[in-house]
Amino acid sequence: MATTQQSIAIQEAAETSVERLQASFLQHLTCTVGRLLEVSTDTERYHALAHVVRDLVMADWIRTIQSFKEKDVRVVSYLSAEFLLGPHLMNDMLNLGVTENCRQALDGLGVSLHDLAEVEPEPGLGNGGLGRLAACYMDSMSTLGVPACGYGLRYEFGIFRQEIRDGWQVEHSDKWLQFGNPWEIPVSDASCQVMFGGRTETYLDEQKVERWRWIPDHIIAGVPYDTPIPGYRNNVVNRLRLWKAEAVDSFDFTVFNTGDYMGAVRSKIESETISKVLYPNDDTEAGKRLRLQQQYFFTSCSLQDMLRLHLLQRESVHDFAEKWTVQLNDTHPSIGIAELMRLLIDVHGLDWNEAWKITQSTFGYTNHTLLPEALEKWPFHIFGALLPRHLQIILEINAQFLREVAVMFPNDKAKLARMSIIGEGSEKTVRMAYLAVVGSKAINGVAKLHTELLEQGTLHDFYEAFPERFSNKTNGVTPRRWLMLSNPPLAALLDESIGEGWHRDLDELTKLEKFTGDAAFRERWTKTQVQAKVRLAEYIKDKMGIALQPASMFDAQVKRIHEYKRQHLNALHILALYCQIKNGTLKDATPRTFLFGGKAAPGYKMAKLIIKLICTVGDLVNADPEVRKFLHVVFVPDYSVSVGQRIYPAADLSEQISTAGKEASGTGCMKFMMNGAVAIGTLDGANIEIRDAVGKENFFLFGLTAPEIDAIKQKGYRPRDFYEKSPLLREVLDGLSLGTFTKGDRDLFKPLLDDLFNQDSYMVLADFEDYTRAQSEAGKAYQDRQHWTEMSILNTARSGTFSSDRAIREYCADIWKVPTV
Ligand code: NBG
Repeated sequence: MATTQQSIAIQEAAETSVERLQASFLQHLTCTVGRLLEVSTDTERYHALAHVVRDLVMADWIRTIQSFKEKDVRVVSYLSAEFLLGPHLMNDMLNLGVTENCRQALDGLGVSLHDLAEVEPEPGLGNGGLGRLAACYMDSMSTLGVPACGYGLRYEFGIFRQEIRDGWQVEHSDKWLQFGNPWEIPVSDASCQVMFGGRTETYLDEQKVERWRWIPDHIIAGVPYDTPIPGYRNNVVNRLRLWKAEAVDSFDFTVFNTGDYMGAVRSKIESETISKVLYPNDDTEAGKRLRLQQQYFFTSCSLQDMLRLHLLQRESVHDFAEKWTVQLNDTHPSIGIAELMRLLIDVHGLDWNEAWKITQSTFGYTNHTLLPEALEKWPFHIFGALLPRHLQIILEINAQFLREVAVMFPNDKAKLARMSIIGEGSEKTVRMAYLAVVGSKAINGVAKLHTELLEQGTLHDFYEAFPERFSNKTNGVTPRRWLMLSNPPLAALLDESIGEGWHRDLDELTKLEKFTGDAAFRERWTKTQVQAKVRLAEYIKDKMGIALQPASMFDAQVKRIHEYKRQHLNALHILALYCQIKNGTLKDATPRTFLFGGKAAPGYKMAKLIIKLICTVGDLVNADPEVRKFLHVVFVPDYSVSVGQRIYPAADLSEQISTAGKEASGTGCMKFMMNGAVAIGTLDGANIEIRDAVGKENFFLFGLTAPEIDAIKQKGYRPRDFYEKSPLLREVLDGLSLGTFTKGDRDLFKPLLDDLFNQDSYMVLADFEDYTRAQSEAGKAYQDRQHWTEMSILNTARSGTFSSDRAIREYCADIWKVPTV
């Protein structure tokens, strides 16, 4: 319990009147930042305001910790290599319910809240959907009052900053910590140590029992940095704990004294490399090693932390699984299964069977992709050299597991080989996804189709052996950031027409359905959409100097650039429109603005070429006076959470055009839907559930289904057949290969064209005709504005199930066994 005096301090810190916020702002500007108001920059003012908001969060945080402790709650621990949080300031103010008061407090001083929010650097600690999902889930866990802790890595450099130069992606390092991060609190007292390398040996303990110990060849310190995550207007604050790698001894005096100055700091540099950058390119051996080091580092720190916290409140670790449930966000933290075994056996003295029972009842594993290249497999020579003790443990887990399988499926040698955690080949590997499956009580995919494909394909043998452990948990996104914060005019219209219940219960949006027939309401709906388009247009004008036409249909595809997401299919369609306009076969084209955004992995050449393709198509289309009347193509550089917040509300049409069976779920589709965009898409990932929810008449469907693709591939897919069959496709592809669209350059897109003609693993040519058909329907539909607005309203009205609150409730009920409010 807090002392009376501290209770008073907490209460004071939580005060939110305009006067109090203004005083607090000036106090922080004076004492924390050290600046006079008149001469302070926006960045300095932003820092002062961030501290004002942080004080409010801290007050709630302390109270949350106190209350959770008293209730001795069960805690969800969410392990993720990525948390793509997005800017904190406006989101935290929204959740605390203090935006208006803060605005007034600043207005009174002649300071614009908007300007301060603009200078906040975004913590880009994730690549895309997986990291953003973790952030949405943190928001929902706090909002639902679920005691939770997110654990991850505090990368010094997040996802690179993208510049587009002459149509090509250029990467710059992301120095998000350059001016300090007011949202984090370092907790050096809770640091821990992580071992690497060396060897193992046996010894006899005090009871003369033979045990193993690990003699590492180096040790790295993990320092936690905590970011409070406030729930939506409920005074609950959870913790996101990110680990920074540091040297145990940062400076070697003995080496320094010999005159080797570089040598003296070498170990510091080497140690700190671990949390330096988000997912380094893992093409090289060193890159691979570093990635494994990162994964082990943050997982080990997190598990040590949980055990430490556990023992602060409980007598022993025997009841660890009662107090903690640990979710593995994809395969990256799956080494945690071997690590918890090691900690329980080697450090806490448990026997193997008990340790295994605890481990298996602790973990849940969420798979986020079927793409084989993303299912990590570590070659023995790398794994064994870094984590010798874990290799031993995994071999033992595997031996016991395969004995069980052999009893279940006698005389099936092939099955044993398929299910083994150890992959055989020219070199043995540890299959991390299998380790996650074997060591978890629950395994789930992230959309119905994806879970089905896991069960029937990738993890079929495991599904056959223990089907009860598998379930689906379709992804969701938080309506606080993706609707309330991103689209204030729409949020205000919703509040006015259906009340505020949807903030916490998104299913309440169905109340909107009754307004589709109301002309006055439709008009207001359209008005908010135009407002969002104008806001985006202003942003693009400001950043890129390009003027958009808000009256045109905004057709948006924003997500990581990847062949399976098929941004090139979209680009080929634009070229098709271009050809049709030029040769006069397309008379009443709907004016469209095609918006693209997304980053390509620095080492992924084809994805970078796709960016170049989009920009080349843009140059061609935008420069042609005849075509420009109808088409405008814009590649918005440096796509991020905050850029997304501007694009989702402004879109009329949402492009969800991945090859069926490849996109595990997709979450952008949900953000578009909530904001009233209508989707054009394949039967892939969450599209299927979106279409079911919104009704097939409100979704532009095209393309082959996953089973159809399998069937075609089985027979032998010949992309050229589709080229030959479609005159329009021929015109487009010929134009690209003959240099018609590229000022005579025939080589520029050769690698892409060669792939499309000969492999086309993602069925771009096979789906092209049907895509252009669906696109033309969408274009026509947009001309009937009343009907389009009805579709738009229905998209929002029926998006309730895609709230991350729904998803988190499912995890809590089915996997975590934790109550929600
Ligand atoms: C991604 C999938 C998306 C999915 C997100 C969140 C990885 C490994 N997977 O389809 O590609 O929406 O995870 O589940 O980033």
